[in-house]
Amino acid sequence: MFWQQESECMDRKELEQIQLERLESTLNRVYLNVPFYRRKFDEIGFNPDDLTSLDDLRKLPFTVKNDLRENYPYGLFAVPLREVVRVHASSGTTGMSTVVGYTRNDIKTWSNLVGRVLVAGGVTADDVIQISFNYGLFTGAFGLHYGAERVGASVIPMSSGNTKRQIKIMQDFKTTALVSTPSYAMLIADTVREMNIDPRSLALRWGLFGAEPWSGAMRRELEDKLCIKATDNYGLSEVMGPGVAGECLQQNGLHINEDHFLVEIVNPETLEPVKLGEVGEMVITTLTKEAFPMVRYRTRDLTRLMPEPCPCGRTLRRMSRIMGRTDDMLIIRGVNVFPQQIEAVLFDIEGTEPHYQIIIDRKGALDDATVLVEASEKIFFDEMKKQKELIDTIKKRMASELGIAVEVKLVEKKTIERFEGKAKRVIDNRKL
Ligand code: DLL
Repeated sequence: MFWQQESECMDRKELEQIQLERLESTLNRVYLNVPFYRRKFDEIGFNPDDLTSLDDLRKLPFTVKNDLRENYPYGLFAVPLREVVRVHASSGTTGMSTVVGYTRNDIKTWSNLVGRVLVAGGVTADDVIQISFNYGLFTGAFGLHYGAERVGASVIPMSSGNTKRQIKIMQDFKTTALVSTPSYAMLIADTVREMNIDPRSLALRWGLFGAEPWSGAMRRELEDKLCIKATDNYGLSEVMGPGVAGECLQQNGLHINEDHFLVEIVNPETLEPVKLGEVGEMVITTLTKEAFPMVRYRTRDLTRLMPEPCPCGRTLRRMSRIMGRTDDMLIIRGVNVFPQQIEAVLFDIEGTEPHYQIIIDRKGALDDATVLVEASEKIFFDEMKKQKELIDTIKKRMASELGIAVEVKLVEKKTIERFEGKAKRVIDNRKL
């Protein structure tokens, strides 16, 4: 099933031609309307009319989060405010939030691109879709909401929180598709169990999860606990919000909406392109945005392109699930590791619950990591010997699979914080 089959299954040559035309018009748009870009292009003597191939994009400077902050709130808008019909902002854990805007046309495009993601993940006009993202400045809820309406599904604008009520609504309204962060889906799944509800008695079939990194092991756990098929979808407010890329039911990589976003993968240190298929930082240029175009935005997200064709028939290239953010990478005694890798190992071990926290401390010149993980009730109340065995297993697997030495602490069920939006699993005491 496709939402915009012609665009999703386009011949690559044709796609590249469209990308080039759209890139040219985007570069002209920002050169004419956004002083920030005009200055940057002038500095290197670049005129958008000089563009002859997609590779020419590489001549242009990158845009980073700080550029958005310095132009707060509307400095990077390419249209007058009267043409803007919606504003969103990303909360930003550090410093000032970043503000983005949409014209009426942008909202239409956005809805269609989210529509593609939803349909790729199994949703049709027959579905009842519960949006359990927080409604507000965050792009997640409104983005998925408009996309779902566009597809013709029945939308329940639930927002996040009040988990028992979420489940009651799910039962009464016969929700068939759940939209949330994977960590909130896990809290919902655990609560379903606590309420002694048989997940098979729910009408749920699909889970469309995104907005934060998650592992394949977490996917399996969610699918088992909720009796659903779960897909991953990716986006970021700076380039639009959700709708940038989404998995199809093959569950093997996310199709990038390449007719609207031009993606480069670069080495985050040298900023040179990596070889096709290698892991690097994703850099995105928008091709159709009117109000808030972005040229070469450094996402900080690490992924790789998967050039092989997908059996689903979409020709839009896939990217692997996000492996982590360059700024989330932990260096534990010299070994680089991302929280999701730790998660994948933990979830694979019998006796652990899918809730964990990673605490980083500095002892002398070395970084020390402690992994707190909830143990299943059985293990927790079992003899000390069992607990010690579990701790040893975790340590050994972390050492053999990730090459890291960590301390492990088992804690009782429900002692680790739960999340209704994006999870915060790492507590870094080094920066305090
Ligand atoms: O999280 C947009 C979104 C909403 C995507 C709902 C999907 C579903 P921001 O709040 O600006 O926007 O955060 C963007 O979140 O740079 C990634 O680091 C991370 N992220 C988003 N989706 C995924 C995903 C939204 N599927 C930042 N896997 C991005 C891993 C993700 N990380």
